[in-house]
Amino acid sequence: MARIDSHQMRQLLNVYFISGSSNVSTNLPDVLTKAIAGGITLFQYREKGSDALTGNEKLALGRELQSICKKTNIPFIVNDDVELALALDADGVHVGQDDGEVRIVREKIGDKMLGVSAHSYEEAQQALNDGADYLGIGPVFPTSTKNDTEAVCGPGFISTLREKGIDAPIVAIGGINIDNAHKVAANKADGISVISAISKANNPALAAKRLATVFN
Ligand code: 3NM
Repeated sequence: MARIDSHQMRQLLNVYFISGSSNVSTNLPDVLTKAIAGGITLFQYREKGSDALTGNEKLALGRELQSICKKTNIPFIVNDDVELALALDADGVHVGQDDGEVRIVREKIGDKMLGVSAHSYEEAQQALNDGADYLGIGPVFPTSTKNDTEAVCGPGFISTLREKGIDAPIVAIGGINIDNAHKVAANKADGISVISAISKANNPALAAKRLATVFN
């Protein structure tokens, strides 16, 4: 297998749903099934927070979510936990700036997809040099889902990165919903990543379907 090409990566980023068990008020496998029915293009398993699952429970839920993704050909990405990604043979890993050297993660995962969160031109360039397939840029809007984010950068920061020559696949994150997602598209991102806009929606399928119109 070879590294994913950037054209395919851009398409997968269009509607990127991220969730762990604590982001839903019901049942994550059920929410994921509905989100896929609505048209998400990529899923990230992000088990975080004080009540996050660990050990065998985390592994078991990961396996269940991955099998839902496999049935529908939606790639399955694991947040931070490289060992879990390898144990499950996930399609990829997403890491932040504090999750270890990107270069070392790339060595461990071979050709799997690798996403890296970046908050400046320098971090973006470094991540790409070290083997990232895509960049996560945020928070583009205020979010209450993650409380240790960097300062809000605004969607215009993505245009700034483009002007500085960053041509790689970019997904925006942080406080994105159906009312502001068009601002992300207008600033030359390849897609939107959301937690609460889908995980907390009364109708996750409809929420995903509406978000999917933004990049079509
Ligand atoms: N990372 P919501 S913001 C997981 O800025 C995450 O890197 C961010 O959740 C970053 O879509 C964020 O509910 C939370 O705002 C996104």
